[in-house]
Amino acid sequence: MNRQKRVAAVHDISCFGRCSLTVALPIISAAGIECAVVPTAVLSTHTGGIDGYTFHDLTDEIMPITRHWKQLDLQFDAIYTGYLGSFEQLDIVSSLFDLLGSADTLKVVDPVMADNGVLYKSFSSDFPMGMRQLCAKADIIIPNITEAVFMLDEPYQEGPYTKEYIESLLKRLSDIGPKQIVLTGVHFDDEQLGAVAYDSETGKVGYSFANWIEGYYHGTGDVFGSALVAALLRGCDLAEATDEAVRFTVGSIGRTKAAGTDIRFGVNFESGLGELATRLNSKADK
Ligand code: PXL
Repeated sequence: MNRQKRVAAVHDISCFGRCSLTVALPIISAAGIECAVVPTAVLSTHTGGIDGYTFHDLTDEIMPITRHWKQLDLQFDAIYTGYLGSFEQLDIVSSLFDLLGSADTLKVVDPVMADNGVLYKSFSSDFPMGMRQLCAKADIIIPNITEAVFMLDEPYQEGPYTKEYIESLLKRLSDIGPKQIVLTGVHFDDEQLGAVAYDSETGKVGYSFANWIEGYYHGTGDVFGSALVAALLRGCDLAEATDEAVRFTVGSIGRTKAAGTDIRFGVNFESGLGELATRLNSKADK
């Protein structure tokens, strides 16, 4: 058996609602990967469509946790960041990359901050430019289209999109600094929705589509990102990992739709963990 991989996942804990750490931890663990966590904030629920949530900022905890781990000389195969609890955390997470990352650490930034043309409630209008700077330090970024255009300081456009538009976004996102981009929410018609993986070194562009399931299901970006990180660490290349993440996310949405669950309560990714583990084990064994 290959050496077990270790990830540090830097996201909030939304206590109810299946997003951020409550999906990253189980998905990465189910893939056989050790998942250490850095909680950026604790909320009673996520902020998407649920009123009255509590919010406890953990900005002051991140550097002490990081320094302790540094003293312990812990090595990480990947650092995977998502929802951050404050503007200051952008710089703090950048220092966390410097302290805990080595040349062999894959730095994956999901610039969680917006969707459907709108910035999430908790972020100020200067957050996207701060996030752009953090993305400059990443090896891979995984924005949706809204996050991509906000970091490029251009207006959001509704889809369907053209190939030229999507590929121009990819090129300009890679100019920010990350070598690889996985852009989600891509569609060229109203039938299929998916993601595109771009490697700026090889110029390779790979699309992964699935039949569009109607409805805005919360937390799917985190399910996608976690499955992507898991697949990459189990040896998939970027295009294969994107395929695996699309398959896992769409399966989770399909089960949730069939069950008629409230779209704010996150998706049933749990029932797909066994299959994900089997698929990633068989790829890793090849
Ligand atoms: O899934 C992204 C996310 C993560 N964490 C919190 C959120 C959101 C999206 O709204 O509110 C707290």
